[in-house]
Amino acid sequence: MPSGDNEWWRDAVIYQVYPRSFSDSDGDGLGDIPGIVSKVDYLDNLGVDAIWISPFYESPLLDGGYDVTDYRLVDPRLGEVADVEDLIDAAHAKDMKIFMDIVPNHTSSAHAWFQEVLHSEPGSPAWDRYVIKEGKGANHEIPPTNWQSVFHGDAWTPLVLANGEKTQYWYLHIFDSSQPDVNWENQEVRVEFESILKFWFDLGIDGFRIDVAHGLIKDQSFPDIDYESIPEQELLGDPILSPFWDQDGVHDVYRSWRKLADSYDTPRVFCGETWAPSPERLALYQRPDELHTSFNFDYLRAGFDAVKLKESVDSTLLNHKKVGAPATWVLSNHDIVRHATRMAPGQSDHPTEMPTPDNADRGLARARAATLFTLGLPGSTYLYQGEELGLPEVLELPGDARQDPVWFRTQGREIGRDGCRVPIPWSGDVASYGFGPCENSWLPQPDTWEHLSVQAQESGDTTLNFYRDALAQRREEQATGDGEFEWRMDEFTHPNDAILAYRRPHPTNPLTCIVNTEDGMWRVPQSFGTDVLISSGPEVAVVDSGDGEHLVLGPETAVWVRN
Ligand code: ISL
Repeated sequence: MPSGDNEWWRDAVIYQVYPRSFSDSDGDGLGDIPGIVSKVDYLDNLGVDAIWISPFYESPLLDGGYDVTDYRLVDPRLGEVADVEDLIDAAHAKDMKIFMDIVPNHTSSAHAWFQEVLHSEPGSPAWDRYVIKEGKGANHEIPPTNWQSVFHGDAWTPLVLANGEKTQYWYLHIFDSSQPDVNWENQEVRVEFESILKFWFDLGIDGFRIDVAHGLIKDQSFPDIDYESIPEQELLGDPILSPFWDQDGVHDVYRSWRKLADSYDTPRVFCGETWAPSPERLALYQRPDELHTSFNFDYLRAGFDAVKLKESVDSTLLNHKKVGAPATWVLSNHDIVRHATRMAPGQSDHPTEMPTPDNADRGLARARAATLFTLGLPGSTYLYQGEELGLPEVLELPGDARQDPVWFRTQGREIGRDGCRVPIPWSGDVASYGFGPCENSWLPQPDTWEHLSVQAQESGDTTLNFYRDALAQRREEQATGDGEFEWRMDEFTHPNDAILAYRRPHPTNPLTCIVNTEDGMWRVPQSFGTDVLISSGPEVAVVDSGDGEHLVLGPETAVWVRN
C-alpha cells in the first residue's frame, strides 16, 4: 500500500477527474474547481491516493481544455488559481496528492504566441515557436507533407495572417487546426515550459500527467508517411512508427524536466501519456533520469481476453523491470469507450471504436472482474471518474450536443469521445442528478441514470461499494502495490486459457487473484484454498465435492483469496 514518502507514486491509485464533467458549483452546466474541492471527502472515502485533473487552464474549450491559451491561468468558467490552492490544501489535508495535466505538444491558436505569428512577418522569431513550413507545388498550394491529423483530415492548415493576407506557409497540427504544434527545436519553448512547470510546482502541485508525451519532437527531415502500408485503425493516433511520434530526441526534454522535479524537497512526479509502439519503447521513457511513470496503453487494448491480458502483463512487467520503473495500469479514461461498455461481449477491442449497446450487464460484470484483476497487479493504477459507479458509455447523445473535434472533423461519421465525458450523477431522480444546482449540464445525461448516482449506490451490493471495498483491501493488504508477482496457472489440473491466476507473495499474508473470463462456472483447484477476501460478482461458492472443499468461480468473475 502507498506510503506518504517520496516513492508514493510506485503503487498509488490515482483518480482522474475530467473537470468539466465532475461537479458544477455555480450552475452554469460546466464542472469547476470549487466543485472538485467539494468532493474531496468523497474521493478520500473512496480510498484513492491521488487525484489527476485534466486541463483547467484558460482555453476556448474546443478540445475540452487540451487547447490552452494561458498555462498560468485557470479558465474563468472553471475557477481561478486561488481555487487550485484550495484544492491542493483540501487534498493534502487528506493525505492525497494532486496531479495536473500539462499540454506541451500544442497550444490553442488563441494563445498569445500563435497570435503573434498571425501578426508578424513570415520568418519572424515568433514563427519559430511553431512548426511552420512552406507549402509544396508551384503556388505552395500543397501541404508540406502528407501527414494526417489524429482527429482526421490534413495535419497542416494554410497560414493566413490576421490582416487576411495569404502566405506560402502552412502550420502543423497533429490534432485540431485550433491546436498548432509547438516547435520543440526552439530553445525558448523549452525554457517557457519548464517555467510553467515551476509555477505550478511552487504552488504545491505534486506532479504532472504529460499530454501526448511521445509527440513533441518531429523528424526534421519531414518525410511523407506511407499510409498505404498502415492498417486503417492505426491511423487514429495509435502508436504507428511515424515521423511525429516517439522520436529519440524527446528523451532530452524529459531528462531536463526530471532535474527540475528532483530539485524540490518533496520531489515532484511525472506520468507520460505515451502511446509508444511497443513495451520496449515505452520503458525508455521511464529510465531513472526521465519520467517516473507512463501510461501503459498496451494493457488497455487487451480487452477481457485472458490470453491478451497475460501477454500484456508479462511484457509490461519485463520491460519495466529492466529500467527499475513501476508499471501503471488503466482501463478507462476521457479518450476511450468506458470499459463497462467496451468489455461487453461482441464489442470491438479498439478503444475508440463505436460500440453497440448490447449486453450491458455482462459488460459491467466483466469490467468489475477486470478492475479487481488490475488492482492486484504490481505498480500503480489509474481510475477514471464514474467507473466506480459502473457508468456505461453514453451512445445516444444528440448531434447538436456533441463537442468533440473528432465529431466535427469527420462531419459526424465518427461520434468521438463525448460518450465517456457525460457529467457524473451524484444524487436525486432528475437531471442533472446533483452534478450542479440546476438541471443543465454541458452534455445531457441519460434519463435512466437515477439508479447509477452516488446517492443511489451508497448502500447495498453496488459497484460503488465494490470499488470502496477493493480499494480499502488493496490499501490494507501488504502484498499489493509494488513488489513480487508470479503466475499460478501451472497449478491448474485442467489447463484453461480463459482463466488467469497470479500470486502476490508475502511471508504471512500472500494474496492470489483468480479471474474467470469464461461465460461458465469454473472449479478452482484446492491448492488455492477457499479464503475469499473479495469478489467482483455474486457467484462464488465453497463446495465440497467429496474430496474436500474448493472454490467454484462464477462466469466472468474475479476473486482475491488469501493464499
Ligand atoms: O484518443 C486517442 C485514441 O484513443 C488518442 O489518439 C488521443 O487523441 C491521444 O492519446 C492524445 O490525447 C490527448 O491529447 C489530445 C486530447 O484531445 C486528448 O483528450 C488527450 O488525452 C490533444 O491534446
